[in-house]
Amino acid sequence: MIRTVPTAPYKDQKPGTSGLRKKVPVFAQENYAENFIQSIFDSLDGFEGQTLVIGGDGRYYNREVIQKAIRMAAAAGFGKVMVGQGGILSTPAASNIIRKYKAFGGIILSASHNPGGPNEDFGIKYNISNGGPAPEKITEAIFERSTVIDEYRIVDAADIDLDVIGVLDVGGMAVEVVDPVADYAQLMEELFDFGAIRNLISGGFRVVMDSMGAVTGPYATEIIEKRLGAPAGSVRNATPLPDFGGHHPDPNLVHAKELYDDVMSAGGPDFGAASDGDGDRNMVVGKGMFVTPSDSLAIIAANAKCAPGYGKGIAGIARSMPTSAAADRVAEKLGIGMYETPTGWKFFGNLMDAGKVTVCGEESFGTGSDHVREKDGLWAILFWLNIVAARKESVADIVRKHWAEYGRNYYSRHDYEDVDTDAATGLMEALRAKLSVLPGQSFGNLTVTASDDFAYTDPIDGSVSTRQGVRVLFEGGSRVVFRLSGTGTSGATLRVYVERYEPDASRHDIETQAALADLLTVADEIAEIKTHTGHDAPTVIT
Ligand code: VG1
Ligand code: CO
Repeated sequence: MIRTVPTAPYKDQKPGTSGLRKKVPVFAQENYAENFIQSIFDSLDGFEGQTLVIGGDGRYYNREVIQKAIRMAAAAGFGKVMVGQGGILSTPAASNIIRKYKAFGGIILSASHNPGGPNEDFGIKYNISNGGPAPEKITEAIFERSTVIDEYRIVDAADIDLDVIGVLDVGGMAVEVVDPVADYAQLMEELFDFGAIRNLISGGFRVVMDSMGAVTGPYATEIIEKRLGAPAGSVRNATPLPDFGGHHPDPNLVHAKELYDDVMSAGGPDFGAASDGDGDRNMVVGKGMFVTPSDSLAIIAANAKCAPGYGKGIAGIARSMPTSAAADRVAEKLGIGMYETPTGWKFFGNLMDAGKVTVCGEESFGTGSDHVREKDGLWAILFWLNIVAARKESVADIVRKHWAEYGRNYYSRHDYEDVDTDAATGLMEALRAKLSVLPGQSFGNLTVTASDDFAYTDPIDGSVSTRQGVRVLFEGGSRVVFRLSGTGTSGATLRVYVERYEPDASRHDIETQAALADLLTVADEIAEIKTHTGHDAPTVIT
C-alpha cells in the first residue's frame, strides 16, 4: 500500500521564527507540502510505532494537508496519529496533547496571526516530545533535507472523516480523531480558580472575548461561557473559519480595535480579551487600561500565587530579548532567575524542561508557562481573570499599582511591513557596521552606553544563536532594538522596539507614543529607516 513518489526539492523551505510559512498557492504546488513533511520525518529518529499529533487552526488548506500528513505518517511507520476533530487543535492544545499522551511529536498546521484564505498564508511546524517547537538544530536539519529530497512515501488510502470522534485505520496505522477542547479545558480548570472566576462573573463583572474567527472559538465558548458562566455571546467570532471571516487574526490594538473600543466605551464590558489564528497569542484590555504584553508577563509573574496551579510560586522567568525589562524587576524582587532569549518560543523549551523557569513571555502578545511548551492565549486571559478575582481589584488598578511599585517600562513596537528585502537587509547591515562607534555618542539628551547584535548561548545545551537583533542601549535604561521578522510571507518586515524606564509614579500617565517620542526620532536617525525603507511611517504600531 505504500507508494514511493519521486520528487524534486524546493529551495525555499527554510523554517522561520515559527515553522515554514508561505502563501497557499506556494503550498499548493505539486509535492510542496509532501516534500516538507517527508523532510521532517527524514530528520527524526526512533518514531516507529510511536504517536504523532496532528492539528491546525482551521485555516484554508488545513484539511487537505492533514489528510496528506496522516497518509505520510502511516507510510513512515508511526504507530498512531491523534488528530483534532475537524482538523482543529489550537497550538497550546496540541502541545498539551503531545505531553499528556506522551506522543513522539506533533505537526501543527498554522500561519498563526497571518491572514488565511486561498491567497493568504499557510504554515507547517514540527513540535518535539516535550510539546514545544523544534529547536534550531532540528529545523536546520529539516531545511537541509528539503534541499536534496528526491522522494516521499505515502499510503494509498481514502480521506478519513475528520469530523467524527473515534478510531480509524489508515494503512495499518490507527488514527484517533479526538475532542480538541476536552483535555485543554481540564488543564485550565486544574491551574486556575474557576470557582472564584465564576463568582466574579456572576457578580456582574462583564467579560468579552474575541476569537477573531479563528481557533479559540470552541475553547473559549466551553471555558468562558459554559464553565465560567459568562452569558452566551460573550465569545465573539467564535466559529473557526477558513478565512477567519476576512479578519486578520492578530490580537492587537490595530486588528482587535472593535473589542478595544467596546471595552473603553462608557457602559462597555469590564474585561476584553482576544487571541490569534492558532490561539497562542493574547490581548488583555481592562476598563480604561490596555495591558501591554510585556507588562502582562511581569504582572502575571508578580501575582502568580493567586492561581492555584502556581500557589508554590515560580522558579524563574524568561523573556525574549525585545520584550521589555518589566519582568526583570519582578524576578529581582522575588529573588528568582531571569533569562533573556532570542525571539521565538522554541528558545524557552530547554529552560522550562530544566525547571529553571515557570513563566515566559514575548512582547508580541505571547505569554505562557511550563503547563505546556507553547505560548498560550487563553491561559493568559484566564490568569488575568484569576488575578482580578483573587485581588478583587480592576485590571487598571492592578496595573497602576504594579507600576507604582516597580516603575513603568514604557514600550512600543513599530513595524514597517512590505519593505523591499534588499533594502531591509541593507538597513540591518548598515546598523551592524555602526555598532562599534555608537557607544558614547549622544542624540539630544540620549547617550548610547552600549550597542550589539544579540547572541544567545543556551545555558542547557550550549547551542549558540547569533544575529538575533541589534540593540542600542542608552543611559538610564532606555533602548531601541531592530530586527527583521521571521514569520512574514512577502517582502521583509522591519521591527523597531522602543523602551523607556520611568521610576517616577507621577510620570506614569503619559501617552505611550509621546513618552517614547525622542527615542523614536533617534531610532530613525541611527537606522535611517525612512531613507532605507522608503516608508514615512510604520505600518503597524503596537
Ligand atoms: C513573531 C513575533 C515573535 C513570535 C512569532 C511567532 O516573530 O515577533 O515574538 O514568537 O511571531 O508567533 P517575527 O519573527 O515575525 O518577529 V505566532 O503567534 O505567529 O506563532
Ligand atoms: Co500564534
